[in-house]
Order: sequence, then structure tokens, then C-alpha cells
Amino acid sequence: MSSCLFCDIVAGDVPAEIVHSTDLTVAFRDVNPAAPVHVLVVPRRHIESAAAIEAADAEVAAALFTTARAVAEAEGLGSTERGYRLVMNVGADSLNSVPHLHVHLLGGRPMGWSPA
Ligand code: DGP
Repeated sequence: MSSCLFCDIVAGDVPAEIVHSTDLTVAFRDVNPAAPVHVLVVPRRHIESAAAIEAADAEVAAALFTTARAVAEAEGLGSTERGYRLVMNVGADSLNSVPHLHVHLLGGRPMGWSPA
């Protein structure tokens, strides 16, 4: 894909505060945080959204969640007393704005039942 913001962050062509990376994933802080901890976990390989995940993507899909857990633990959110929220937006109604699969990891404050 020629112009994708998160592909550019993964490639190092757009700066971001990267907090964790693996062979399959990169995690970086959201530029517009909605919580004290707001990290985006993305696959290195371009996948448009959660709605585009196929069975062959099982390894990378699992890696998104294991990376999110590693970030949460590193940010001090790993205990059941703290915890965190994972959000994946799909399509216009969800306000998905960047068409590269990403998991929002939100935490550091109690949350009500709203997206963030
Ligand atoms: P979504 O609305 O689910 O597509 O979330 C996209 C998120 O990406 C949004 O919370 C803001 C964040 N974002 C947009 N542009 C940049 C950027 O250039 N750098 C970083 N770190 N985050 C960005």
C-alpha cells in the first residue's frame, strides 16, 4: 500500500513514540490520547481493519493481543485491580479514521461504558 500513515510509522518514515515492537507488531502512543495510557498496537503488515482479518492471519491477530498485554504490563496496568480497555474500530460509524488495523489500549483511569 503506497500511502498509509501507520505503514509509514512502522517503516520509521513518520515519527512516533514506539513503546514495544515484535516481529509482527509495533505499539506506539496515540498522538491524541483519550486516557492516561493510550497506545495503538498495529500489525507490521498492512491489514485494513478487523473486518479484513482472515483465517490465514491468525498468527498476527494473536500477536496484536499478546503485544497489547505486554504493553499493559509494562505500563503498570496488568493487574486485575487496574486493567485496561482494548478497542478496535471498523468503518465510519465507529469513527475509524486510519485504515490500518489497530488495537487501542486505553487505561490509567476508571472508564464508564463508552468507547473510551
Ligand atoms: P481510529 O479512529 O480507530 O482509526 O484511531 C486512529 C487513531 O490514530 C486516533 O486515536 C489518533 C491516532 N493517530 C492519528 N494520526 C496519528 C499519528 O500521526 N501518530 C500517532 N501516534 N497517532 C495518530
